Amino acid sequence: MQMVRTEGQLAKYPFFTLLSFETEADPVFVRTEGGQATADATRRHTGGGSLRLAPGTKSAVVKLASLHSGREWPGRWTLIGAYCYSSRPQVLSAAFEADGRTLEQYTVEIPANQWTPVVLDILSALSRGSANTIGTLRFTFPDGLPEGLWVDDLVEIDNTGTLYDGPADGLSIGEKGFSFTVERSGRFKQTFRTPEADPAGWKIEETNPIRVRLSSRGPQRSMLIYPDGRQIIDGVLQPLLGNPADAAGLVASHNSPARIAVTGDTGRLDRNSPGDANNDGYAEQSGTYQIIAGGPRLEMRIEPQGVPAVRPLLEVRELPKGSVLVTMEGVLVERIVRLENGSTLIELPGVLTRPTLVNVRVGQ
Ligand SMILES: [Ca+2]
Ligand SMILES: [Ca+2]
Repeated sequence: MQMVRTEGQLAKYPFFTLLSFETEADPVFVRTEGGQATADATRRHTGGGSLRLAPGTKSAVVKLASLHSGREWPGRWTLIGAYCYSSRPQVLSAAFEADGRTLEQYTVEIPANQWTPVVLDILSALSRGSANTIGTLRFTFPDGLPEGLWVDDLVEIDNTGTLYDGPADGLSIGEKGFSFTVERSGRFKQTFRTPEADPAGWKIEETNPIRVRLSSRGPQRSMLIYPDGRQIIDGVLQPLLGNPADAAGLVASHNSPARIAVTGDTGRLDRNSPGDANNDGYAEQSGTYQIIAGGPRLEMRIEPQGVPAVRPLLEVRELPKGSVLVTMEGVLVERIVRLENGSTLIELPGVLTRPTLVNVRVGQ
């Protein structure tokens, strides 16, 4: 089953209302099977009324062409659908049909007692059919509605935008319909479907100048993308486009991690982090060495084990609050990010071929 977005999540985007069920004529545009559709002033998403689908209704269909005369199709719009309300959780399927074919279909469950937008990705639908056909929107209730269901505001929405804009040498995320792209300008661009369009779609969990982290409820669960082209899916590193020699180095250093020797009681290597399958302190799930700080000063040596360590990533937990200063062999390290969970993510520059001293210090 696909996810539904909340009203609040969609309210921020520009939209156009095709039907608001404020006039006597509006219900005429909706054809139903199994039950009547009538104007109802007792409940409304906006204005003074909505459309009530009677108990027993099996489907409700809107031919979009009749609402689209004189307007460009699809124009700027990326999503189409309507707000639905039910006094109990209700499963329904929403479909976009054209030329006798179903081009896009989601099965969702709307929660009880709140207006919920049930919308489809127009661009995804049109990519499967002839782009100029103005199709039909169909809502289906498999066993017929046990109680009435209200529909209001048939809308077209434009959710084209930027979800994250990193630094010039970092990643950016753009959204359009129910898909998003993770891109490093001029290097690579990956497109993902969201959980609204695909039960195995990807959700954005973390964005910062060092990486983007995604999760899914599908067969693949976890993905990280780093601006240098490291893409790690469920612990397996698959480099995105880039310099092939560099890509081979990234794979080798992921598969044969360096040894980390933490000095004295300044901290310790964590061999039990959830993303570390073989307890060597390197979490292959995220491509990061896992270190727990003992205080505001941490010192360690990165010791490559016969394989160069390419831009090693350190995830340091339990550092006190404050600004973090990192040096590698006395040279200042620039790529440092504090994560929401308090951990500090550090990307060391370059390719390390011999034991290398790293100092981490928390200041004021
Ligand atoms: Ca209304
Ligand atoms: Ca490991």
